[in-house]
Amino acid sequence: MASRPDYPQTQASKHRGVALITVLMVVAIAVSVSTLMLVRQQRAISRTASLLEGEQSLQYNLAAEDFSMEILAEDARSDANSGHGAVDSNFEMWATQWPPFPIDGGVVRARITDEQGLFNLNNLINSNGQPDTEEVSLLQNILNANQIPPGLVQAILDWIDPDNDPSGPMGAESDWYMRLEHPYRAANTGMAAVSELRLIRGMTEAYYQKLKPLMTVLPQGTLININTIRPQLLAAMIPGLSVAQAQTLIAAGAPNGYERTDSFMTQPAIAALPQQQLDALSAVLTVNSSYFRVSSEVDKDQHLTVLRSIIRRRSATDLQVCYREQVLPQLSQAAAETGTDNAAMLSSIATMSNSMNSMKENALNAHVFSSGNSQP
Ligand SMILES: [Ca+2]
Ligand SMILES: [Ca+2]
Repeated sequence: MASRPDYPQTQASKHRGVALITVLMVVAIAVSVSTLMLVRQQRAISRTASLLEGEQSLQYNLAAEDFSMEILAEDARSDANSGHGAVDSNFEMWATQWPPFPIDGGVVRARITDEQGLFNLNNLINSNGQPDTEEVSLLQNILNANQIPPGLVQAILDWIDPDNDPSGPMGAESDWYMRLEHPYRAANTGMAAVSELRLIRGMTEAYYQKLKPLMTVLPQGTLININTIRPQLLAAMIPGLSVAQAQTLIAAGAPNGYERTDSFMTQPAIAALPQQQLDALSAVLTVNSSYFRVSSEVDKDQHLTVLRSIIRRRSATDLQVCYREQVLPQLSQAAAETGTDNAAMLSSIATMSNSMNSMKENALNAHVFSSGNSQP
């Protein structure tokens, strides 16, 4: 059997092989570069689309905020014409839950609630930088009712008061916080967000979750509106009063809400209280409000944007947004996927990060943290 002749490689065929490999390499590099460019372009397009969607949703949020301010203005006009003075209650139109408003690709939901139905932590320190006795004793009642050590009041006062002297054995000023593993200073000024409570000595997550639904922080001292007070807060303010009794008392203001605080103070359950308690109570109550919260949600193309605004209303023609906080869409979406606990946590993180912005915004606001304890 004849064997195949062994042809030695010539110089020319070697060169052809090298040239082929070079061409293949150039093609491969060109393909990778264009693939990379395509991926980057797609990312840029999707980023731009998501920014545009976010911006569009925010515009819907702002429209809901604007509409809510118009409703509050209308309420002020109708109060002015009522003949009984300004009254704000949950029986009024502004307090009703509106049906979701359909938009292209989703819905807008919005709700107005009265911030003066909550305990304003910035009431604790008066305009002279001193603790307000009535407010401090109210907060102590609230802590007691929630099985929270009343000594926590000292650290809360120190956090807000301008000095650096601890107000008691459970107080804490900057030197206490500066000794922590991750040190920081006491604010020594009015709070910008309820979540600041988490930074205060003695506060635990369990205590914070109990207090959060009852508390607010407003840029000036405010009274509590007896028509919109949260039943849990009223029950906590008056030792021995149950939440059910508090609900009955608030409902007794129907159909228009209490028009005067006297009408509330003469309710049998209240009139029976010791005089000292009556005095303390009547000093902090009112029947109308200047601060409202607008919570709007835009649920569009599987993205949720949440905007919370605090509106100050001085009259039908003088309404101002004094705080605005947006919960980022990706946080809301992640929250929806990971459940309620994480949703609350993510929302708090967003609140914390936004409180810095809000503080900056507030610093520019001439009316902020005057800390006076008079009704605006
Ligand atoms: Ca009203
Ligand atoms: Ca202080």
